[in-house]
Amino acid sequence: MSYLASTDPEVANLLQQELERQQSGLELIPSENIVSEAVLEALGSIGTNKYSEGYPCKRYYGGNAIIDKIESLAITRAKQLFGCDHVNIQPYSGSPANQAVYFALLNPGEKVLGMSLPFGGHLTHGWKVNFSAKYYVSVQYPTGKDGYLDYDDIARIAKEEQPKMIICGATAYPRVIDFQKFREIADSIGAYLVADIAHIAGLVASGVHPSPIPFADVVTTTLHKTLRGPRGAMIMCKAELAEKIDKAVFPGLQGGPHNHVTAAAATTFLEAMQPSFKEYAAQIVKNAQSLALELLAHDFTLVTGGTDNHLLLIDLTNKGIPGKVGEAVLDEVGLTVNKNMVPFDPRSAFDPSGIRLGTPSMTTRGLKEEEMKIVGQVIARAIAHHDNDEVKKECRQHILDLCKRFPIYTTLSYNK
Ligand code: DSN
Repeated sequence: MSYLASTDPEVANLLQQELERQQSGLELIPSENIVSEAVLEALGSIGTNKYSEGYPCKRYYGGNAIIDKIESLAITRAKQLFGCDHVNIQPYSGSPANQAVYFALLNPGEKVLGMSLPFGGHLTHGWKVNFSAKYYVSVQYPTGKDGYLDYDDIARIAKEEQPKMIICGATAYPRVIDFQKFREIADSIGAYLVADIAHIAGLVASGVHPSPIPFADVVTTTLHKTLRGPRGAMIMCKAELAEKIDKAVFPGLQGGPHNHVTAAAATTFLEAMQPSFKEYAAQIVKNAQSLALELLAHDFTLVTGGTDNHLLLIDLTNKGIPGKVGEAVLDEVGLTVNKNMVPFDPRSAFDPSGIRLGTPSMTTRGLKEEEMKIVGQVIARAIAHHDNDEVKKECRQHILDLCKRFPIYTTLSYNK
């Protein structure tokens, strides 16, 4: 019996239930993924036992000789993978990473320009309830009416508002982001440019999406989305900003780094350097485009009409149901998605018009374009017959069949 099952059967049983949920349904939330067993092992390692405030070879606690090597290895690999000057691998997750960038580059009350959350941005890009708008002055850019970034409009807002920092990057934007254009806008007003590539980091690392590294002063990312690593984050920056960024993370905002996460990050970067990861990243996009075509064939409205990356944003208005009903119906058939606002959404964040879905997890399982057609058909059928239990039962069976054909974690068990 596992140590966990004998010590705490209650938690073991809950983890087993969650494992079975993940095994028997398809995850379509575009910010989620399925880590390898190797990453899982590193994450569950004895790295968690150690305090290591400071940076490699400059620690405030003894006993860090090996942790120094682990953190240095993660940094070396990340620099190689993304081709950047400097990496801080210690942020606990994406929001703290972004917070550290504000802390490093701005004084409280200074102005930041970021993408509006209801148009696909992120809370930390200056949304009104977040620290980024409460401690800084925030101005926000929307998308154009067509759902695409409107660079002329962003340049206009930047010129009018003169922010000290511009943040680009998104959580619900299905198209390529032109980092060079953002650089030009930032340069036109002498602002810092920060790119938050959390969603697309795996695509950037593989060359499937253009990299912001040549253009942005600072690049932040989580590790656990398309990059397929542990829950955590990192900050990449130009050499001249390294000291400011490092000081902002520690001692500015955080205490000891999570060394088990750092170890798992190092393994993630090694995995992402393999040719198979490049194929994986390319397949994520092929799958998203195949799913988009199938959904368009079933008269779904996609924001911008399709996708260049890992995600799709569906406006369900013409289907006669709001996003939260769509989310619930798809959940019933074993497809996990999240309700989401669409550009110019007349509804609220709690009850928006759309759903957001993506292909990183399904692609990790091995599903390809053919299976995307099946998934698209199941989505169409379930949404069209959302109040018909018999149809939903059939849809659920199709998804179970796919999950059996593309299994995950076949040797893992928590309750034995
Ligand atoms: N929660 C993340 C997402 O789902 O996109 C953003 O931080």
